[in-house]
Amino acid sequence: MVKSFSDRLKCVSHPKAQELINIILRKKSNLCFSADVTESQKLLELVDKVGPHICLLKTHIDIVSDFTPDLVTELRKLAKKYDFLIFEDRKFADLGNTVQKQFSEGIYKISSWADFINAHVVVGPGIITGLKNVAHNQGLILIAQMSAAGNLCHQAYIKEALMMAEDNRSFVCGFICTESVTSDESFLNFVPGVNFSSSGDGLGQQFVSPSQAVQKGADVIIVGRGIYQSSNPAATAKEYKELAYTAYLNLLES
Ligand code: 5BU
Repeated sequence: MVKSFSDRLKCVSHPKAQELINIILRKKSNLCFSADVTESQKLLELVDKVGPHICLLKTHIDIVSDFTPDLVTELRKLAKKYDFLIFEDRKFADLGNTVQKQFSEGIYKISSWADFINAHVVVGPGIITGLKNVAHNQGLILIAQMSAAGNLCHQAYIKEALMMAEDNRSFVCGFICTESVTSDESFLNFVPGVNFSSSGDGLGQQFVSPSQAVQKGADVIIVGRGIYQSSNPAATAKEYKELAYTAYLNLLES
C-alpha cells in the first residue's frame, strides 16, 4: 500500500524533505528539472519558464562556463518566486576531509545556497560526516543506484547505502535510485533517467517514462533533456508534471 505524500509527512523527519513534500502537495508536482545547460543566461531563462511546474531544480553548477556568484543569487530568487528547492548534483565522492572543502569552499560555495546535495557511498561513512560538518541544513541524498547502463551499484552496494542512510537519519533524506530500494517511507526516492523517449542517448543513459518511474517507486522524477531540448520547455515540463503526479495519484487508488 503506497502512502500519500501527506502521510509521508508524518514519518519524514528531515526539515528539507518535509519542505519538499509540502511543495509537492502545494504545486501538485513531483517533477525535478535537471537544467544541464552551460550558459548562465540560458539557465536562468529556462528556469524562469519551467519554475511554475517543478518542486525541485537540479543543477550541475560546474558545467556553467560563465559562472559568477550572481548566478546562484538569481537562482535563489527564482526558487522563492516559483516555490521550488535546489539540488546541486555534485556527486561528492572523496574523503570526508576533502568533500567538506569541495562543499563549502572553492568558487561554488555549494553549502551557502543548495537545499540538497548528493554523494556516492563507495567512500564509506566518512563522506557523510565530512559533509555534515559544514552543512547549513542541507539534506543529503545518497546514490544507491544509477541510471547508467553497466553501473556497479549491485545489491550488496545498495544494502550498504541503506545502512549508511539509516545510521545518519538527521542528515540523509533519501536516495538516487531507479526503483524503490527500501520499504522505509521516511526516505525519499529521486529517480533520474526519465524521458518520453525510450531510447537511450548512446552514452549509457537509460530512460523510463514518468509513469514507469513512479510505478517503480519514484517520489520525485528527474528530467533533463526531455525538457530543455524541447521546443517549448514550459509546456513540456507541465506535461511531465501532470503525467508523474497522475501516476502517483493512480498508485494511491490501486
Ligand atoms: P537527462 O538529460 O534527463 O538524461 O538528465 C539526467 C540528469 O540526471 C543528468 O544531470 C545526470 O547527471 C543526472 N543523473 C542521471 O541521469 N543518472 C544517475 O544515475 C545520476 C544522475 Br546519480
